[in-house]
Amino acid sequence: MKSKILCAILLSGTALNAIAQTNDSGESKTPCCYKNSCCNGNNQSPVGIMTDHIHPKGEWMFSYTNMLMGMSGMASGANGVSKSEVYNSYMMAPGTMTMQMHMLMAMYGVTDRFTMMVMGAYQSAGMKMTMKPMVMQGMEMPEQTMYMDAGGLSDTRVSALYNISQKDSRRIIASLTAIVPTGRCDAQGINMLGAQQWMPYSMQPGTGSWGITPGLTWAHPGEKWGYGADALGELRLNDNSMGYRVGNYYRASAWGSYRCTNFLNASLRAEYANQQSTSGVSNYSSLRYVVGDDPSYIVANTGRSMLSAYVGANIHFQKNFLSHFDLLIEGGIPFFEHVNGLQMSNQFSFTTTLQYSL
Ligand SMILES: [Cu+2]
Repeated sequence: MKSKILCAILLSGTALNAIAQTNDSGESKTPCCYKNSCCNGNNQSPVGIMTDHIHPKGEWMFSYTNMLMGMSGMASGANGVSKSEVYNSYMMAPGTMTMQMHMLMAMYGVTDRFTMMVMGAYQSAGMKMTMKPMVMQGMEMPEQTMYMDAGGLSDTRVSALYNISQKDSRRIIASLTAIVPTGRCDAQGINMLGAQQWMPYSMQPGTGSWGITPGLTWAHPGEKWGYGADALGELRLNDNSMGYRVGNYYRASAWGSYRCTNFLNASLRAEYANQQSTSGVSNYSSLRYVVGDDPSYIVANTGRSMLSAYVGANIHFQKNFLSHFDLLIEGGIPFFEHVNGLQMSNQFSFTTTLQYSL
């Protein structure tokens, strides 16, 4: 009975939408929501899900996304590790790290079911670390703070998205993304050896490897309540020019959303992510001088799995010209994390997207 009522509400909503969007000549005024293919913020999934919608034939969408990630403290497995414990094995102890990504994306509806997407990105990362206090030739050297920075173009993603669902009330989108290694994996900066040194694995803006990402996204945007789930895998295909390969990445997530007002959709999302460890070793010539002293230069200290919770909001502007714009935000914290070896702990991520549909 409940499902019948839900269906009736959904169907009447779809019918009202169709009436509202059709002018006298029968053409769609705002093709964005035609056949539920898209995609104003009200109809979209949380912003962390990039492959959740397609566009009707001939429609463009452009977006800018800013993603900020913060890390602090060290962990071994699922447990926190103090700085003095790090000093027992290493000379350097990473303290905090922030990573920022700027992403530009374009989408185009090739047919009503098939959409192409291109995304380029710029990444910057900064790490604050400390050097163990020491006694050298009878002189006491106090603990010193050091900063490492690395930035540059990141990898480019080209995606094909196809809606395999025949129903207007939901989308089931199969996606295939090619990862083009446009990002640097040879970014340099200052480390304990001096200037112009190769920056550690986790700070490199690109992977340097070709990759492929199959994904499946199921989204059911309702009039009030919406829900969905997705799964994807980023598979790296070759070693990069530095002689190593970033591990594969797997993710699955599920979400629910609620339309609070006609311009605001709030969402909750849970995500499981698994980053496999890096294989091979960087051929950076001075690596042997830092590898025993700095845990961020050791391949065994890469890869982790994480369970995270996210809160999001999709804001769809209503008035005239502004109705082409959406503002999507989502913030998340990991509530369980298991790292390989000794690594920094993730603390938060925050994503903001401004999108424009033509
Ligand atoms: Cu879009």
